[in-house]
Amino acid sequence: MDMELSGTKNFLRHINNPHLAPIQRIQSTLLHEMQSFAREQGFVQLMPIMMSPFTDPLNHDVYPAEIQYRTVPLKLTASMIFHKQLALIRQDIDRIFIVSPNIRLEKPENKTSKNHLLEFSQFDIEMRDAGMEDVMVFLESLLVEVFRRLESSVTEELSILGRSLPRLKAPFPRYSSDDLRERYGEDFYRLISEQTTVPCFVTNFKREFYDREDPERPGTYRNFDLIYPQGYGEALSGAEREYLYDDILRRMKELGMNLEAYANYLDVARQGLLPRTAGAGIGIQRLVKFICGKQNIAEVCLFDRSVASDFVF
Ligand code: ASN
Repeated sequence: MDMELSGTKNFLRHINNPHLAPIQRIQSTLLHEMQSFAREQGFVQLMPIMMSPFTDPLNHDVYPAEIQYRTVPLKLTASMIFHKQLALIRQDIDRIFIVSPNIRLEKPENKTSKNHLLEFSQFDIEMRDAGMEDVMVFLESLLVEVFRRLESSVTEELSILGRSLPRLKAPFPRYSSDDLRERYGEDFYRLISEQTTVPCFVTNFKREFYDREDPERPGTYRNFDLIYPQGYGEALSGAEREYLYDDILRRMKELGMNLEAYANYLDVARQGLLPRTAGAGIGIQRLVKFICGKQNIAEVCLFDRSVASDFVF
């Protein structure tokens, strides 16, 4: 009983926090501006899917999030990566975006993280016949323009939060993870975020099989993260995709993956039908946290879904 009472008390304190309304207004305007800008640039908005026989295997271990409908085991969406590729099989749609809810049941290692949620949303994009540079250029222009629009549309909210938005300017610096590792050591990711004053791209990470390995430079990967300045950490990840059957199979085997779970996806790839695409996914709550100048991602959410959450509501 005591536990429940303190949970409710914390929730009521949080929901009545004077900063929570301006944060929600900023988020609402942000979503509006991101969607408007993407549409202006020729993107078509698709609806998210929330369950499927397969989902993103991710680059780190999480608890399984599965349900069963009749005889069919389904996974809750960890990211829409594969569905973005499959959607672009249609030749008459070139650029898509989705506001996509993702479930990732993080392990206790992430319990103290101020940047992880068990459920969050991505602003997910994918572009046909595009390279990683095309995606980075789009993301830069999206962020520069959205920040510019926010400055005049949520002035009062930002001033309540005591936050002045950084003036973003494209292009953002681009670094390779190898160079950064050499310069800063293994902890380069955290250090670059703490030391930089502008958002920057870091390229070339060895991770999920669907991020394309450079055919000309094996061992180099055509992917990237965007890192926020002032210690705010990861903003997004993106990449060119593997789309050729032999490459996909080789990459999956290298990682010792269970091919059976991907049988239908592999079947489409075997028929040569997967389009050549590149894309990325922006963590929306992480972006709100950065815009609002908050330290902990739980502070920008109405309902706590941080890894340490006790799920009061
Ligand atoms: N959305 C990311 C991408 O498009 C994938 C992810 O979230 N794991 O690359």
